[in-house]
Amino acid sequence: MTSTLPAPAPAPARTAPAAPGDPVRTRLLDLLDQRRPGRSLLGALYTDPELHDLDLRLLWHRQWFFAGTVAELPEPGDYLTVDLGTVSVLVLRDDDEQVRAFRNVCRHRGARLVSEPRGSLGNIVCGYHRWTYATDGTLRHAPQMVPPEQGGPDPACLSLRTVAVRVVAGLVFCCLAADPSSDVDAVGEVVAPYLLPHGLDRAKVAAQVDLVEHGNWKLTMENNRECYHCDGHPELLRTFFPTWGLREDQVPPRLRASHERYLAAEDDLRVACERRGLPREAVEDLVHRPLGFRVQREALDGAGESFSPDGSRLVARLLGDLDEPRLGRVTLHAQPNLWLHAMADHVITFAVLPLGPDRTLVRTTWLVDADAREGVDYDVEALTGVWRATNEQDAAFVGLTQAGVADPAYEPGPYSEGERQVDAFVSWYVERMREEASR
Ligand code: 3BY
Ligand code: FES
Ligand code: FE
Repeated sequence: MTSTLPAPAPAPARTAPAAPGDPVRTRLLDLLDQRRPGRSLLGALYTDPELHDLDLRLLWHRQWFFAGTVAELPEPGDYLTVDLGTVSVLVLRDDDEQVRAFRNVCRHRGARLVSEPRGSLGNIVCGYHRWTYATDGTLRHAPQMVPPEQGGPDPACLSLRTVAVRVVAGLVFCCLAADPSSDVDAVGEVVAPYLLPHGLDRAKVAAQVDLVEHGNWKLTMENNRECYHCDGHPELLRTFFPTWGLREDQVPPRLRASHERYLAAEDDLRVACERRGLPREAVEDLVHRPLGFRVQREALDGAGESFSPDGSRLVARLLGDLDEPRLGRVTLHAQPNLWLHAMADHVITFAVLPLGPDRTLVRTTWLVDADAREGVDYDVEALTGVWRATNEQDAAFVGLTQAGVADPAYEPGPYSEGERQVDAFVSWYVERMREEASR
């Protein structure tokens, strides 16, 4: 058969990394070089749309990130979506109960498959021409297509594109890279013993709140890494020790009394943990690995059980097989986008997702034991009160900072002693971006 059509043009490269010599990449490297240790980043790195695009392409689209928890996907067909710039990821539990992740793009003419942030489906049905995929991503049905035995396309070659996924003690991490690093496994081994006793696989979502902060994602992460601003969190400070992040010799006189309570509560916590074989010590590797992290179990003030006005538990039923409410909180921080607190009665996870150079989604999820009864064992308003207030306060701080760093008068200022982890986060960012920009 002859054809009058011209030969097809060669397929363009799939991804479009900035070419060496690309002026935006050169500008990025220059700005990274200008960052002085012990100080924040230059303003453009928080504000410039082209540089934000490089954050997405060089970092977010290549590294492991936190997508959600298994408690958000209790049944086969339950899904959540995560959007990172133009990339959308569909995470779901398949019919065999396995957690999988796919690129949220139809293999026919590319329509977005699922637009909702969460929900439940039987098959994945494209709304355009009804191509239908099973929950394992295989193409099941494509109306009116010529069957393969008559020369039509082979459905086996039209499965959804997969995204790497790992479940660590109930936390779901994804990575868009074709060759994902093994970092998530190494970090998972360290953090799983801290989290497994909290039984996230037997938990349910009690509440979820999406809050849009008017700031760059890095400001959201930086803000969470210090308690220098904790006077702005009166509700949180009922139970959160404000000396968090300070060494003994850095505790200011006005916080001495609170610090004495912290030391006593830490003693009790050590005994409770030793009795139950629960790990407690801080482990961190924040700067030099792609999935920089820090994990620790720390005491809470007051009754020491939960984030309530007096520190007593907010959920009558404890998580997992825990037999003791006064276990403080396991606190995990993982870069680029997760922090969480796991108490004996509930867990709160925070997923940070970039929406634009100056817009960031903070998705907060409160998890309780699957058998805990709303209105009987817990009250949603009470459960969520402290962190709803704290998030609003943090969003205001982030908004103020974004406004300031966008002002030409801004110059990166020096960190205080309590901002060591902010410095670690920014140093991690500089190292990651340098490495990725030179690949
Ligand atoms: O969520 C946290 O752990 C951080 C640390 C200090 C301020 N903020 C509460
Ligand atoms: Fe999905 Fe056509 S684009 S079926
Ligand atoms: Fe805060």
